[in-house]
Amino acid sequence: MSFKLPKLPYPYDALEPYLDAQTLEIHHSKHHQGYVDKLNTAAEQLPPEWASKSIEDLLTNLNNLPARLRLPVQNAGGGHANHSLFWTLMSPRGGNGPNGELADILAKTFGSVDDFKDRFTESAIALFGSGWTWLTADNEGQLSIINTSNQETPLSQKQIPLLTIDVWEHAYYLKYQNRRPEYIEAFWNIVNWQEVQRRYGEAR
Ligand code: MN3
Repeated sequence: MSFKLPKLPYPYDALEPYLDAQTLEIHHSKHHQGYVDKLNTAAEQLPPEWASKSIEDLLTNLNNLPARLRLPVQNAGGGHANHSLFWTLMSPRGGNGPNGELADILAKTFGSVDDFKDRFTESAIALFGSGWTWLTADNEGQLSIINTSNQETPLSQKQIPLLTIDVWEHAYYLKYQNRRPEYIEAFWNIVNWQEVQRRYGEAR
């Protein structure tokens, strides 16, 4: 069992000027790689019956893992899963959307698409310390905005992630320093709504 750093679906400078190349390169090649390395160290110590499990299987079954490996898998495995997803939810051709069924359900749930973006933005600004803000669906298709701390993932709460933003300082500090709201505002220009819509369709 060995986990690998996924290749980014675009070059490091592709999300400029909203997300700068240096931040993206360090975030992917150092931070994410670090989670992969620590996850592999933990995975080597798992009992053989876990050997062929996916990262999602591990994260949705944390309580069944040997006690001493739960926190390492939650931190490093969550870091690997969260970042792997995050990269796919941004695109140099992003920002256009949402459309269709997802736009309808967002408006129905939150009032309007703009109200959804405001609520998501407020939630990400309000998150204390390091963590992630998410749009999730439950298994009945009900949408929620939730925050998780550190590298915790909604998968552990039986929620299906549709959209997320990393609000750890390492995600934005080089360009935005302490100005997290500016980073979140810029993020809306690179959201890969096609992928969010695909995930919503799959969740239903
Ligand atoms: Mn990160």
